[in-house]
Amino acid sequence: METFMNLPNFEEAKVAILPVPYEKTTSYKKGTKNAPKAILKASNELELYDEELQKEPYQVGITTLDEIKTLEELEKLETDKFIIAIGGEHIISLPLIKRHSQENLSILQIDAHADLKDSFENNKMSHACVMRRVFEINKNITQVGIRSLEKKEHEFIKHNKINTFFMKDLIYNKNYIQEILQTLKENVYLTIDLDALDPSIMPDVGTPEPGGVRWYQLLSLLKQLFKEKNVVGVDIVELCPNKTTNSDYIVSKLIYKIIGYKF
Ligand SMILES: [Mn+2]
Repeated sequence: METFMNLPNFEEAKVAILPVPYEKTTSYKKGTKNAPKAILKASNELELYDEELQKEPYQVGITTLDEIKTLEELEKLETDKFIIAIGGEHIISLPLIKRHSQENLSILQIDAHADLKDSFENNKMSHACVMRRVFEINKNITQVGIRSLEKKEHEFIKHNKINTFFMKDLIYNKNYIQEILQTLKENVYLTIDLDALDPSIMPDVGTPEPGGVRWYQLLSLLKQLFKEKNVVGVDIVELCPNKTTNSDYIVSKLIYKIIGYKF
């Protein structure tokens, strides 16, 4: 079995990488079920040393769990390790969030799309509806990087006073990190839809959108997030691997940065 960075799995590891090759409702480009394997494979190319943090983050112990293919099993998953789930499509966040019963829990969604549709293509469990389903169990949602949604979703945001940071407003706002963090409670579940990133660095996603978040913009937000809040779990979704580009490697590097920031 392929493991993250080819590291041996062991009991005491603090981090667990969870492959979730779930793909049922992709609407544009397909192939997100192949993402976990591609990301694990690419992670073998990572340096152990992080030059920014001046440490070797893998030393906290990183184990790779067996893949989980259904939403029901995801919800039942029992472990006290810090889970970084790799999708798969965005709906996997719903059962992963349900696992966390902490009070004072916010959800930070980094995404190009609001994903607040009540139903999409006659399916309430579509990737385009994930945050609407999350809203039904936890209304403390902060969205960052949004640049594509329908009129009804925008009205839903305004009516329910959801903390939505549109991408167009972020570029001119020097205080965006503090403003985002101020909306969050003490505990945070982080979901990263890779289409939030600019297609120049992340072209291989199910539904690409121009004008996205840049690498260091994302890293500085995450660094501060992990410093100020208790992040309880992470998922990274919607990669559709393509042999000719580097997106798989960039995602594996993002995962390694997150591990470094967390511990
Ligand atoms: Mn999404």
